Amino acid sequence: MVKDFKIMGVLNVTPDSFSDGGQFNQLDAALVQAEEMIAAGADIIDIGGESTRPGAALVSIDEELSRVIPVIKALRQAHPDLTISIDTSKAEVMDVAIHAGANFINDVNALEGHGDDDAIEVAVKHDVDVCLMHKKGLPENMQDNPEYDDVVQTVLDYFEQRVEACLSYGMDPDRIILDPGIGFGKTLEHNLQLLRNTATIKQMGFPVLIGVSRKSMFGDLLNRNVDERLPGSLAVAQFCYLQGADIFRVHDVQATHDVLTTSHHLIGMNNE
Ligand code: 9MG
Repeated sequence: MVKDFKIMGVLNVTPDSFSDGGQFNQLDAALVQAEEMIAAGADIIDIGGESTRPGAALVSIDEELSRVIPVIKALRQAHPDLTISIDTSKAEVMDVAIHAGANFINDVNALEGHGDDDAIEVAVKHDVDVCLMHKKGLPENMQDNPEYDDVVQTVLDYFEQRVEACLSYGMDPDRIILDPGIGFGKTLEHNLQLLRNTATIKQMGFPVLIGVSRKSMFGDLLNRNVDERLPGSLAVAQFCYLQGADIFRVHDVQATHDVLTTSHHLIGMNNE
């Protein structure tokens, strides 16, 4: 059976990463972590040098580059065919990262840049896959009582607008991936509404990426600490997979791989 999902393994190379406590901020440790995720079934390694968690400190372009570029170069050398994602919102970082070997842009700012279209231009110039994520507000204030009239419609309208902006620069539509941005300016109820509507998002005609791994929604829902959120994360992954989600951004690659592979085989058996 042909696999119909991809697993994106999270590789944070920040000193303040929320779920690994900065344990992997050294090059060697980062590479070990990446190799483990690849062996466990990761199709994409998502490398980030600036934390996007609520309240995280901003870092300069030079600092971000110094964190991510050595990892990207080493990983590209070891794995010529691997999909390497650069998790950044800065056009300059995207450009240098792609020259170093990245071939996927994961932007929680949906290529909005600093009010310019530099990030879109970089993505179009290099013709790489891009994940356009919805968020409301800035990391420093996004969880301060976010409100929507209709969160699902707001996110759909935002995607329409960002896709239009990308296409107007000549981006290949096959490069675009959409992500509702779970936890980015959303309450627990907003997150649940969006996850329930994964199939609605998929109807826009683009692959859908879901990132819930170890997120605070499981603290709100289950009263669990970060290291106790795997069962909740797996339940959401399976729920979204069954609605057609394509890419799963996770910390726990092997567990996610096993759940989704099992679901995939069950569906195949049901359809026979
Ligand atoms: C960087 N990052 C943290 N959470 C994320 C999510 O849910 N989606 C994407 N695309 N990136 C994320």
